[in-house]
Amino acid sequence: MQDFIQRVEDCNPGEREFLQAVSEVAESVKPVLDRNPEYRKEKIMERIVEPERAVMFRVPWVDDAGEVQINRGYRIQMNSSIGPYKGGFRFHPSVNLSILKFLAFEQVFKNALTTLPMGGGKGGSDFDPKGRSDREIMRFCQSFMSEIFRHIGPDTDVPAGDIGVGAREIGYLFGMYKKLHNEFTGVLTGKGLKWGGSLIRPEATGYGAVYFAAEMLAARGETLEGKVCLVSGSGNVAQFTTEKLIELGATVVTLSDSNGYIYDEAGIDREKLHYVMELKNIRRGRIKEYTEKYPEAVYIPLETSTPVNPLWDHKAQCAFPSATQNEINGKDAENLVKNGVYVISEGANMPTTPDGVDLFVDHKLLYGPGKAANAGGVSVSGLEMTQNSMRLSWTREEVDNRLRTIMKSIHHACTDAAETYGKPGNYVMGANIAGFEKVAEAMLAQGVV
Ligand code: NDP
Ligand code: 2IT
Repeated sequence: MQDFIQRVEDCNPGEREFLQAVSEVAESVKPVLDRNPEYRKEKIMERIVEPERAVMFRVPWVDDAGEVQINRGYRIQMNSSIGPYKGGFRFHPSVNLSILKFLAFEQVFKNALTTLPMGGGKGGSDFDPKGRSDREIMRFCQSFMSEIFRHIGPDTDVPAGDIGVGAREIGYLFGMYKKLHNEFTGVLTGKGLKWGGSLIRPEATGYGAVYFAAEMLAARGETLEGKVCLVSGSGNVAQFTTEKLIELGATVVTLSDSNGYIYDEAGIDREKLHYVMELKNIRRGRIKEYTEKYPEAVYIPLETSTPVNPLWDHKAQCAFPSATQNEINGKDAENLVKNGVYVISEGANMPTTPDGVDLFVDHKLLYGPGKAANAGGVSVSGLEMTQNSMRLSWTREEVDNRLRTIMKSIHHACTDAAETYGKPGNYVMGANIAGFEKVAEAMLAQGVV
């Protein structure tokens, strides 16, 4: 295994996040490879870490001042053994090959866990939407689509949103795809309700992360009612995580953005959440403004130079990291444990560093890793694809019930795999093994391709 990791490192120099994601999965599936010599013989691991295709392209566009801007676009088509490539687009200045490859790699196993037929992919750009006008966003999205349209399609690759890509961007991207292809198809998910979108898709990742936490607690005969929760981020996932937690009687005391976080000891209630949604989704403001409206809360700016994130250093029982990768490091994880947090459900992708993950697992916390806990979003994307194919729309209740059933089934698959391999309660091993086995079996059946 050490040799394998070394080879991945040599082939993908400097791709820190990709290597981090691969190392965790490789470690988890070691016992599976030992039990199934065929997986080694057919080089499943060696094949699974190599994207089937990676596209990188120039995205030129003109800003409001008439100046030419150039960004870089990407699509990583990681694995299509169980269905068309599926996964979001991320628009953020930090985007690079390593980050998108880690996200595409995680997506392969996540999508396998959903029970729906979807392969794994991810894409995006280093474009920074912050401070850009709607017209600039539109021109960027159109330029991005004018290249990527030839690589995607409803039975080939179905992108969706991620950081920096929400309903507005999906609209502009869809419009351009439709124009270029002269076809109205379900090529993207997260579409508007009036033009092919699914009810509950905006809510799905956040709701799903809460349903997953509820499942982990239920296995111990507990519920979320009365629990104090730390939520990071204030975007799509954080907002609907908070909404569902409020509905289930929990108290959310934090929200953040990349500049800082707010701590509201009394709890963020429905009215305050409504304010946050308007602030973030319409005015596109900063979370700091929360304390102007609700002075009982405090705002703490985030110093990027400090080794800990103080958001994770408050008394609570549950944590829902919902911002970005590696936002909880080993020291933050220690702080969480010290403060009594024993439920962690990851809305974000890979938000915990490996030493943090080890600490959660060693302390036998109820720790739901991203590829299981945040699979609700892509699951409802899969349901959007189904509805598009059938040319009909399900009700809110229908989609929400299906989402709950899927989250339950993911929970069951994780606990089952963990028990089979002698690690009961280890959701990291459970998720990695259950996702891996499904993909590996499909790859075996389809030969060396
Ligand atoms: P949004 O763009 O809606 O919100 C992202 C939030 O995270 C913002 O509050 C943003 O703050 C903050 N954030 C982003 N990057 C950083 C950073 N480097 N440091 C600190 N804060 C940061 O994205 P989503 O809510 O959709 O995504 C959040 C996470 O959930 C991501 O990890 C994503 O991969 C994951 N995810 C999303 C799914 C979805 O359906 N949308 C599905 C599954 C997982 P700021 O505004 O300052 O940038
Ligand atoms: O990380 C993810 O699962 C997403 N950003 C959602 C992907 C999707 O296709 O809905």
